[in-house]
Amino acid sequence: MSHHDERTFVMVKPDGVQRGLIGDIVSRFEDRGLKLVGAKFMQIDEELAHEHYGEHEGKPFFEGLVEFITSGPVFAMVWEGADATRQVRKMMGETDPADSAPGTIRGDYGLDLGHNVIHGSDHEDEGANEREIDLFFDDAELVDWEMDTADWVYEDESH
Ligand code: D4T
Repeated sequence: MSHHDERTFVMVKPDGVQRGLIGDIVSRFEDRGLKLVGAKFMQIDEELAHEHYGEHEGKPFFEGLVEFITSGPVFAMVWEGADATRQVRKMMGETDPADSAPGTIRGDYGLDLGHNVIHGSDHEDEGANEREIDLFFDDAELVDWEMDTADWVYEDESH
């Protein structure tokens, strides 16, 4: 592996699942040249919700956030590629869809802060990607594979 091996955690939230956006969102990351190394359709329980959103515990929107994220299935993924964490955040748009540019996922599909369609690890929070991957996936659920198109996505050979 090489500098193209950065991994990030991404999740289509219950609103995105209900609205049938999983396929479109997966396509966007595939089209970008990122490599899918893990994915599962799952229901988040209270305990996992509290762990995942622990940093927001005590804030006024916390209980609503937990209720929302446990309200239906989510589609959890791990994507790999150069600068993956930051690039995925850029593709997602701002936390509030109302501030997100058209062309971003939230800017194309959301209007409301509380239902913002997607989660991706924060690149400004050092190690958040690895922590969240560990929280949602066992090592055995992540697949090492060669993506043949990487030769065309990246100029150099080191992937
Ligand atoms: P997530 O973590 O869901 O990808 O969102 P962000 O990383 O972009 O933003 P965040 O952690 O600051 O917020 C987590 C989650 O809480 C919702 N939220 C946030 C809310 O309902 N009301 C609020 O005032 C804030 C700040 C939206 C995303």
